[in-house]
Amino acid sequence: MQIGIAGLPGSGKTTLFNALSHQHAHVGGYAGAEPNLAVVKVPDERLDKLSALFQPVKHTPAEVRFVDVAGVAKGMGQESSAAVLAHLRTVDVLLQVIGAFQSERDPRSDLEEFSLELQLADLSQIEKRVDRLEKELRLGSKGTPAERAMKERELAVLERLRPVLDAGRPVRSVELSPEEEKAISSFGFLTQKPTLVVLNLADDQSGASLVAGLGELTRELPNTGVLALPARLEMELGELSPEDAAEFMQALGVAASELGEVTRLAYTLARLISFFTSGEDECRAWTIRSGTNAQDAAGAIHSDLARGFIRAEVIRWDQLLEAGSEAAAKKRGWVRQEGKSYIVQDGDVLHVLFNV
Ligand SMILES: Nc1nc2c(ncn2[C@@H]2O[C@H](COP(=O)(O)OP(=O)(O)OP(=O)(O)O)[C@@H](O)[C@H]2O)c(=O)[nH]1
Ligand SMILES: [Mg+2]
Repeated sequence: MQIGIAGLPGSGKTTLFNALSHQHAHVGGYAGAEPNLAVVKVPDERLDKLSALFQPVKHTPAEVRFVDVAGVAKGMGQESSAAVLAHLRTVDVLLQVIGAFQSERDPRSDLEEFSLELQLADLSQIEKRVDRLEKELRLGSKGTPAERAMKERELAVLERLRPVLDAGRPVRSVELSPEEEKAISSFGFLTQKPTLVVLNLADDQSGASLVAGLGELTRELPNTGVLALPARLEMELGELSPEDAAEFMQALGVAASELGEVTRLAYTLARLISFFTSGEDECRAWTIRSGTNAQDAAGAIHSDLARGFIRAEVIRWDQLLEAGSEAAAKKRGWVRQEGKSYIVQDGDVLHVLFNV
């Protein structure tokens, strides 16, 4: 999974990036325009327990890639903001960081200002493409009737989205059919992405009322969440030993780090789930979209497993733990034999039988 970190200049994006990835990227402004990148292993208690049971040679958690870009604001110029935001076109989830610690700013209008930047970026992509498609269709240029039909379909979707963005609403507020989704998937529209608004609090600031206030703006939007955390404090805690961090948190009256919640919510918003493979050689977590069937899930492991798929032996991770071994689980009748079309569930342990 890829998570993009975006927001107005100085909202604390890089601070949050450092906290999430235990990196030391420079905070307080950018030297160049290149984004900060980090790959982080996703903590998962379920996988840890499976590894404790199997004692595998390899323990392989899922990974998240964080992309932290420069700030974008009104008046920066379409071209430079487009260049910054282009780094986010391929991410699965967008974190929208709001600098709530900046007492002179209003989180609500910051959220509206930045959302507008994202809308304008999508709108300008749509307008360029619509112009081009209209020209091509008018000229009746080369291409088969099927290609022409495809262009017409794409144009129809874009024409549907344009007034939505014009009215200040994100692409994800529009319900699209699977065909329509497919027709525009290559754009990677920013306002189409599942979005987690992260209110970046001062060390001693409470987030509850701010979260409630922004909830009004985001509640009706699909795939949208709000969360508050003190990014700078989280970053500093991450630099301490676990013992010192615990002591420090107790002294500050902080119950627990919210960083795990960022990744958890990102998974939920992006409708991603984990399944596991386990054995003496490796215990591993795999990330797939919710609703994926067993054959496609097998393909996430290796294309051969999808191609030669026979069936999958499936058990829930906690049942496997309770049984204590695969053989014991089989004896209890807890291991199911599932075919290609079985929809893999979060927490399933899969053993794929295949033949190529
Ligand atoms: N008090 C407080 N200050 C913070 C917090 N997060 C960031 N800052 C400060 O805000 C300034 C900007 O932080 P950055 O993390 O660089 O912000 P950014 O959004 O990455 O900034 P650009 O990349 O330049 O847009 C730094 O001086 C940080 O120390 C926070 O949670 N609390
Ligand atoms: Mg930054």
